This record gives sequence, structure tokens and C-alpha cells, in this order.
Amino acid sequence: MPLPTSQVNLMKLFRLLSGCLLLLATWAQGQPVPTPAQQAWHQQEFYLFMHFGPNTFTGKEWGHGDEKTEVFNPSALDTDQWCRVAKAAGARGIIITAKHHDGFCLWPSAYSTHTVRESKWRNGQGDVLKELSASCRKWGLKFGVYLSPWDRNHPSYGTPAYNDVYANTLQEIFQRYGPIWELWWDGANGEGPNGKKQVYDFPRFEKLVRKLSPQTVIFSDIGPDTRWVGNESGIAGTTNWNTLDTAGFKRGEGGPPVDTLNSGNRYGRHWIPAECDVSIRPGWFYHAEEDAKVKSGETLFQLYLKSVGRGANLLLNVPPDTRGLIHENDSAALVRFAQLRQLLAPNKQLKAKATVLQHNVKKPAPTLLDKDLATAVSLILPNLSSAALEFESPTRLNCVVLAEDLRKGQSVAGFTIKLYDSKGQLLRTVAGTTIGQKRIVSFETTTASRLVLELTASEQRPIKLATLQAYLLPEDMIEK
Ligand code: FUL
Repeated sequence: MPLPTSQVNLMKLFRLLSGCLLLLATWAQGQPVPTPAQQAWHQQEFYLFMHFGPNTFTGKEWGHGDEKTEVFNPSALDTDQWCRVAKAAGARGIIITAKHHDGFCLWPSAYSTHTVRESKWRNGQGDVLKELSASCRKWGLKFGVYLSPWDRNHPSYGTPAYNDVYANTLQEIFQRYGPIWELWWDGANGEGPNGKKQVYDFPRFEKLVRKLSPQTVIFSDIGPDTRWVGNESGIAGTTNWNTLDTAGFKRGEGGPPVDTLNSGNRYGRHWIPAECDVSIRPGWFYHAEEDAKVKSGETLFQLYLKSVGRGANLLLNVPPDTRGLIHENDSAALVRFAQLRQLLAPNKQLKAKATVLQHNVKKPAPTLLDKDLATAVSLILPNLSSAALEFESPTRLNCVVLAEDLRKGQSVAGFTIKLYDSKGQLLRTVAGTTIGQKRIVSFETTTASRLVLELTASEQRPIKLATLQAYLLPEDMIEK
């Protein structure tokens, strides 16, 4: 029976008021939100890490810093080949170890005597950073730099003078090879050649980078812009908040417990999303004896489900070999990985009508099916908030992709996916916690007529549900 107009108007007014109150509460709490640079970073999803330097030639993982510069001598280095492989893999950028812990600089730095300039490679005239930054520009890839603070070669390491050296080096790299998209600060911190450990002046380095390049995203164990995920196996928590509390923790000095890094803090004060770093091989550097141990495309797809599919970014290490090329086995695995990700391409989406239900009113929500995260629908708990996919006929599915528009913060803390047959009989229930940038949920193949996503817990701000899509993966591709 229709309600009298006065009552309908009153309800509308009440809804409007509660919406305003919610917004006010959110504003008062100062919820963390991503900066524009972080928003852009979230879109990058997957990019390559490249560990390259003397270790490539000596077989070590951590050089001692006393390696002769002659050992660095790639026979056929070609950064265009690196970029071609990255492009074929669908990666969005490359982060290179400009300097690893052994202190060897892949560019002719004015602040070191342990560089490509002192090597025999191209008679000391070569510059890996120059070539790679130019190739990345040419191929439309982001260019990022890993610059190890720990330096086992530099004579000033362990003294305040080293902080000047490190700051000068940063400046040199940004000015010569920028724009630099992501700067990677490794947490490893041991002794230098004089047996001393360094006390790093990170606040100074951070200030300098902000001044030189405000758009650069800085990674370290605890941010400021992106955090370590707490393991080197490429796996984010099934609960993954983009927010973290960093008070009381110093960068590189044993940050929060790894479990916290893995799942973030629900009420964390800072927006510091997780990045999953993992190597395609057992080691970070190339070793010929690991040529047969390259992760398969299938294994990489599983890692994708557990990193990008849990709202984090995937930083996959693919180390150039002694020729200075990406090895054939690695590029073959990357091509297979790219093919497998096509299983989740827009044209593989199962046909369905999308709707949302709020205050018992059902509305069409076709934008849940598109790629655009900015066309999200707003839902507010505690009223029953759900979205649904209605299939034209019974449909086999085993994978659901969800996403939130994060520009105003992350909201969903609990969801349940329910699958029904044409008679309304419940066939399967799958529960989860956070959604974030992307959440890929896979389960045993089920033939359903209707899928309902119930949002069961959220932060006190409107949920901006951007994506609800269903797919059918080959059985052996669902998350293991
Ligand atoms: C670690 C380093 O010690 C490894 O050599 C590698 O660079 C990895 C990405 O980070 O902390």
C-alpha cells in the first residue's frame, strides 16, 4: 500500500539528514585518504623489479662491497629488450636497483668511486640509469629507482658524512634521470666497511625527495606512501586495509609486526597501501643455476590473485642476466602470466544485469559492470545494503571481482556473496572482509541465476562500491 505523501517526504528528509550527519562525522574524524599520487599508484597494479649489479656476475645475493668493479661487464645489455618484455607482460613500469647493498652504482655517480665508470663495461662510458630511463619513456613505462641506504663499500658509511653522500646521490639521480615514479627504500641495514652501522637521516631524505619531485611515491617498510607487505612471497592479507599507524616506529628499524604490515590497521591514521615484492626466481639477482626454477605463468597468476586480488600492488622481480638481457625462461613465464590475466579481461565478464538495494528500493546499477572506478554507487550501512547480479539464464561462475572507489577512503569491512538458483534456493555463501582497490574472490564452480553481495560491515562513510563482476576461470586457476 503506498504511503501518504507527507510520510514519504518525512522519510526523504530523514535520509538526507542522516547522510549529512555521516558526512560530518567522517570529516570530523579526518579519515585518511590517498593523495593524488597514491591514487595514480593504485591504478598501476603490476610492475617489474630488476635486481642487477656485481651480484649478477659473482653469484652472490648480498655483495660485500669489495668486489672488483671489473666484474660488472654485461656482454649485450639492452634496456629496450627489458621494456619490450615488461610491455608484453602487461607490467606498468620498472624499478631498478640503482645501488644495492654492495654500494656499486649503475650510473657514474660523482659521490662514489665504485661505479660503472670504474668498470670495463663500454670502457667505463656506460650508464644503465640513463639508458633505462630513456627506454622507459620510449615504451610508456614508469621508471622507478631502488637506492639502498645500506652501503658496504662507501668509506664514509657509519658516519654523519654518509647522510650527505646519500642526500647528494638522491639529488643527482632525480636531477639527471627523473621523473622518478617510485623510490624504493630497503629496510636492510647492516655494517659498512669500517664495521659501523649508519644512523640514517630519513626525515632529511624525505624532505629532499618531496622538494625535488613531489609526485614520487616513496616505498619503505612503513611508507610514507606505500608499505612493505610483511613478506617477500608476494602475498597480501585477505584483510587488507590501506591505512596504517606508524607512530612509534622508525623506518628500517623493525617496523610494526609483519601481520600488521600484511593487513594494515583498520583505524590507521595514515594512508599507506601495501606493495607485494616477490622474485620470479628463488634469488633476487640472476644466477644461471636457477634458470630451471623460474616461477610458471600459473604460479604468477596465483600470486596475482593473492596480491592485486587483495587490493595491493604486485612488484615482480625479473633480474637481467650476465648478458644484460631478460632470460628467455623468464620472458616466456611472463607472457603466459599475461595470457592468464586475460581470463579477467572485460570481454570475459559474464553477462548479467546489476542492481543495488538500499532502504528496500531496488535500482539498476549498470556502472558496477564497467571498468571505471569513478562511477561507483553509494551505499550506507546499517540499512540493508546489497548489490546483485541477475543472469539471464543459469550461469556457471567461480570468480567475483569487487572494487571500491577509494578517493574518499576505504570503507568495506565485511561482505558476503550469496549464490541462488532460479527458484531462490541458496547454493553457496562466500564471506570476506575488506575490498579496497580490488578484491578477486574465487570459489568452486557453481551454476547460479542470481548473485547477491551483502555488505555487512563498513566504516562510517558511504561505501563507494565501484565494481561487481562475475567470471568463469578454468578450474585449476581458482585461488589455491
Ligand atoms: C631485501 C634485500 O636485502 C634483498 O637483497 C632484496 O633487495 C629485497 C628486495 O629486499 O631487503
